[in-house]
Amino acid sequence: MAMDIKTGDITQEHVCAIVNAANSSCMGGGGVDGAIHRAGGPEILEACREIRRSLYPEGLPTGRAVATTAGKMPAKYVIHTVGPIWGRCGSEERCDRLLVDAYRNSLQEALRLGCDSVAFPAISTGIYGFPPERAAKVAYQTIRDFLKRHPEMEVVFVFHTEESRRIFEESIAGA
Ligand code: AR6
Repeated sequence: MAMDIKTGDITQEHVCAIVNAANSSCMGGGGVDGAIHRAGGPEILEACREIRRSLYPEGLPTGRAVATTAGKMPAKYVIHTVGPIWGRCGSEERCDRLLVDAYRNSLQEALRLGCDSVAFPAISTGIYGFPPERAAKVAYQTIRDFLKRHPEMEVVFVFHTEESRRIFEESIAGA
């Protein structure tokens, strides 16, 4: 199965699409979102504005995904998705389901774009507060299920720190 795990900066990944852990405004923010907009340049914000105007005037709903150019980054596209905010989903199970949606819809969008490689950050585990051990299991299972149906896709998980990578690897061990 083509799933790779790395530590580093997702903005530097040479893949067809990188996924952004955005918010529903789609207008940038902190964390990986800020890093992506900084590295890609203003073209990304311009494309996000157009998406808001034409498709999502009320904002991108949690769990959905949309693509823009990657601007100056090595990837071709950025797939913006909105992960759930831990503690604000109504229940923990609903937060899990919304995180599944974020991964699944991002993968679906990568397929639609004709991509054969996609890199993910650990969606929702930063500012949005999703427990990283729990998020790891959800992410891993969702990607594994997808790869069974689409073995041609290469998925890279990019962690920002060795510590977050270690938590992920320990959490999925035996899964
Ligand atoms: N490459 C890879 N991973 C990174 C990078 C990077 N350059 N920078 C940070 N991370 P977060 P969220 C990791 O907070 O929890 C933004 O303001 C980070 O260490 O970026 O989904 C948005 O606009 C963490 O493990 O995303 C939203 O408002 C992971 O990426 C909100 O934050 C996700 O952390 C979304 O929060």
